[in-house]
Amino acid sequence: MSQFSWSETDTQAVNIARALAADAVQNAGNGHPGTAISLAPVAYTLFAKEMRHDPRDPQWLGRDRFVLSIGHSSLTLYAQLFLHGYGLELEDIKNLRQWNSLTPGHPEYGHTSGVEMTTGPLGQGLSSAVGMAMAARRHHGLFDPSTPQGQSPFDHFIYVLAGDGCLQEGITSEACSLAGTQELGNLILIYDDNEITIEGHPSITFTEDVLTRYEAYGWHTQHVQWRQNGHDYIEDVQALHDALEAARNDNRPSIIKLSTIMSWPAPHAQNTAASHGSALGEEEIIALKKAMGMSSLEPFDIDTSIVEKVRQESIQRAEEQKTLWTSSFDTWAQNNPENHQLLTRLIARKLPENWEAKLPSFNEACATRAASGKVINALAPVMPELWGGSADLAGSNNTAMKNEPSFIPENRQTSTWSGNIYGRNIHFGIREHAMGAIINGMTLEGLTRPYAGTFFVFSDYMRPSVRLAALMNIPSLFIWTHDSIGVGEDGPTHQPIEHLWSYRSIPNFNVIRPADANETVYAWKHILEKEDSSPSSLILSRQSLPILEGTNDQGVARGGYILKDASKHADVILLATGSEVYLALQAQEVLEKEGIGARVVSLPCIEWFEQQDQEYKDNVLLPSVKARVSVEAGSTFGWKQYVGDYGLSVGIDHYGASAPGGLLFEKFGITVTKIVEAARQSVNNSIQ
Ligand SMILES: Cc1ncc(C[n+]2csc(CCOP(=O)(O)OP(=O)(O)O)c2C)c(N)n1
Ligand SMILES: [Mg+2]
Repeated sequence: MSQFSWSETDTQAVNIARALAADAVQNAGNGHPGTAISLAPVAYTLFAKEMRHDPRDPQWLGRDRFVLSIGHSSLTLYAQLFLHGYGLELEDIKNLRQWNSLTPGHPEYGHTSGVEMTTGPLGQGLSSAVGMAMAARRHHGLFDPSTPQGQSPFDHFIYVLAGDGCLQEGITSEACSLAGTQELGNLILIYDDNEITIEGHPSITFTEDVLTRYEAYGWHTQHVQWRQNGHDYIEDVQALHDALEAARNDNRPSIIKLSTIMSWPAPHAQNTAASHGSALGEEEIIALKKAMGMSSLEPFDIDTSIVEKVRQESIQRAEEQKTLWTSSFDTWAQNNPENHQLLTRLIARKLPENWEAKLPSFNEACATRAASGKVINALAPVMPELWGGSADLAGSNNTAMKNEPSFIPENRQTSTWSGNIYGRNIHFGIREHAMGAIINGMTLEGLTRPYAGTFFVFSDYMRPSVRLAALMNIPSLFIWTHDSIGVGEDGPTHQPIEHLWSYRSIPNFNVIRPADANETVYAWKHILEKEDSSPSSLILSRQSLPILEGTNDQGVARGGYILKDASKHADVILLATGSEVYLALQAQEVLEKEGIGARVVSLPCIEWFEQQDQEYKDNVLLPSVKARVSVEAGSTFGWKQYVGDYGLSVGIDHYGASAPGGLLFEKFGITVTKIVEAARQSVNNSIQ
C-alpha cells in the first residue's frame, strides 16, 4: 500500500476549489456549481495524490489520463488546472463561460491545457476512456512487449469521473461491457453516486444495482460510502485512496461507486437538484464559505499562498515521478533502439519511408470496400500504427488485417480469431456508438492510427461520437461500407439515403466517396498524409465497380478534379461521386454523340475540394458553364449549391427497396438515360 497523507494545506486547497466553483457560476450568472463543489476533494485527491502528471508538461508521454465524463461539471477540472498550475489563473476562472475564455462551459480539447478530451455529451467521456485504455495497452505491446504489464514506461492509468447521467447513457453500457471482456486493468472509473440528476432523485429513472451490473461486465467493483447513516457526511479521502490503490492492483477495469452529497457543505443547497445547474446565490455562497471556515467571504478572495504551495508541491511531485519514469524510459530506449526509432517517428506523426511503394494499384473491377481492405493489408507490415476493426462486420467492411493477431485476452480466442492483448484486429462487437467513442479515445492517446468500420447506414448509431471527433479536430477514421441502394436485397433499412449530406453538414469532417478501387487507394493515401487533423470517413461500395481511366492521386487529394473533359467545348458539367462516376462517364459519351460537350468531374471529397483556391475550383467547375448535373445515389439535398439555378440533380429523395441493387438503380432512375435527359434539360435551361 502506498502512503497517503492529508494536510491542512490539502483541506484548504479543496475549500478554494469549492469556493471558486460557487463564485465562478455566481459571477457568470449560469453554470453548474453543485457537483464541482462536492467532487472537489475527489478531483484534488486525483491531481495531488494519485495521478502521474506534470502541469509543466501536459503532453508528457508517461502521464496518467484524467477524463471528466461529467463535462457539465467543468469547474471540477478547471479548479484543479488552476490549483496545480496548468496555466489557468484566477482571471480565467472569473471568465467562466465567456467569449474567448480558457474556461468554456464544457471542457474543450485543444483549447485549455490539461483537458484530455472535449466532454459534455454525457457518456462520451467514459466511452472514449475505454479507447484510451485499449490504446495504452497496444502501445505497451508495440514498444515494450517483453516487459510485464504494469512495469513499462508505456503503462499508465486512465481515471474517469462519471455520474448518474453517464451511467444511464447506453453508450457506456456498450463501452464498459467491452472493457470487461477486454480486461482493461488500466481503467479506473469513479462513479459519483449523488442520487441527483436534473429532474431530481434518480429513483424515477435509474433503479438497477449499478455495481452488480458492472460486476456482470467483469469489472472489479467497490463502494466508498461518504454518506453515512442519517445526516453524517464524512469525506473519507483515505478510503477513496485505498479504493484507488485496490483498483490499480486489480487486473480488471475498476469502478468505485462513491456516494456523495451534491453541493456539500453548502447548508441549504446541498442535496438539491437546483444546485446542479444554477448559481447558489450570494447568501448561500457566504454560508458555504462560513461552513468551510474560510477567512474571507468575498468573491474570488482566496489565500494565494495556498495556491502557491499546491503548485510547488505539484511540481516537486512531478519531478520525482518524472525522474523515475525517465530512468525506466531511458533503459527501455537503450535496450530497444528500433522501437525507440518507431516511437520517435510516431510522436512526429511521420509516415515510414517508402510506404507509398506498398500501396496497391488496380486494373480489374472490384468493390471499393475490397480495395480498401487491400490497402489496409498492404500497409499492415510497414505501418504498425495502423489498427482497427469493425462492429461485427469485419468480413463485410474489409477491415481485418489478415495474418495479424486480434486485440483480445488470450482466453478469449476462438477458432476464427487468434490473438493476444497486444493484437491489432479489434472486435468491437455490435456496439457502433461505443466504437465511435472508443476510436476517438484511441486517437486521443496519440501515436497510432486507428480505424473503425460498419455499414454506412448504421453510422447513424455513432454520429454523436463522429461529431465530437470533428469538434475536437482529431484524425479518427471511419470506414463505412455498403454506401447506397447498391446494397440491394437487404432493403431500405440497410440502404443509406440522406447520410452523405448529413455527414457533409458536420463541420470539419471529411466525407470521401471514391469512384473506383484506385481512387480508394489515393483516398487512403491522402487521409494518412494530410497534415490537418480533421477526422475522415471512407464511404465504400458493396458492389463491384469498374476501373476508370484518368483517376489520379492529385485529383483525389484536391477533393475533386476533371476526370474526363468534353472533347471540345464543355456545354454541361456532370458532377458525380462514388459508383455514379462511371454512369456519368457513359452519359458523357452519349451526349458527345448528340453534339453536347460534357465535362465529367469526380468529386470524391467535397470538403477537400472546398479547401482549394478559387482558381483551381473555377478551373474544374467553370463558372461560365451554367448547365450542370449532379449524380449521386443519395438525397439531392445539398447539390443545389454546385448545380446552381439551371442545374439538375440525379439522386434519390426517398427510401430504397428490397431487390437486386442493379435493378434498384434502374427503378429509381439513377441511369445513364436519366443523366443524359437531365443534361439536355439543363443545357436548355441555361440558354433560355
Ligand atoms: C447526452 C446528453 N444528454 C443530456 C445532457 C444534459 N444534461 C447535462 S447534466 C445532466 C444530468 C446529469 O446528471 P448526473 O450525471 O447525475 O450529474 P449531476 O447532476 O450529479 O452533476 C443532463 C441531463 C447532456 N449533457 N448530454
Ligand atoms: Mg448525479
